[in-house]
Amino acid sequence: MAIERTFSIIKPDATARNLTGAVNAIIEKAGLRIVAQKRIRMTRDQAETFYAVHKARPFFGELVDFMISAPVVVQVLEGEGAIAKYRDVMGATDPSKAADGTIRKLHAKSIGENSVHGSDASETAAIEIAQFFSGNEIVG
Ligand code: FUP
Repeated sequence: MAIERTFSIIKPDATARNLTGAVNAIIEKAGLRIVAQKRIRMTRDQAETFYAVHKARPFFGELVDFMISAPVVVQVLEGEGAIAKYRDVMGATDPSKAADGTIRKLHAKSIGENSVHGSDASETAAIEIAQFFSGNEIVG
């Protein structure tokens, strides 16, 4: 399988509970390499752009408010089949449906405050990485 890069966010509910290291330990144990990482406070504009695909959904306003409520850690993860692998490591969007051992099963609070984001396809991964990182910030 090809080496891929995917985009990850450790969300406000996780940074607020000091779980950045706990999440990173799961990521690294799964064989994914953190090749870029920074802690930022997302602006409303950034969050609205990032989740534009969900603009018409009833939860959009709450989702944006949540994403700007506390710092997040944005990351680029690299590895074999990284996009699908990270989706497996994260678990289902709703933590009550997430498999044992996944980040969301272990740490997420609810379907909205679900601790992590991971890109769902190679096209979105490229767009999401480019929204938050310039090429020289990613060191593989
Ligand atoms: P995922 O790809 O697992 O992050 O899930 P989605 O792209 O479907 O949803 C993106 C984010 O929207 C979720 F992480 C949380 C939020 N969301 C809700 O708050 N309620 C929902 O019913 C679905 C998603």
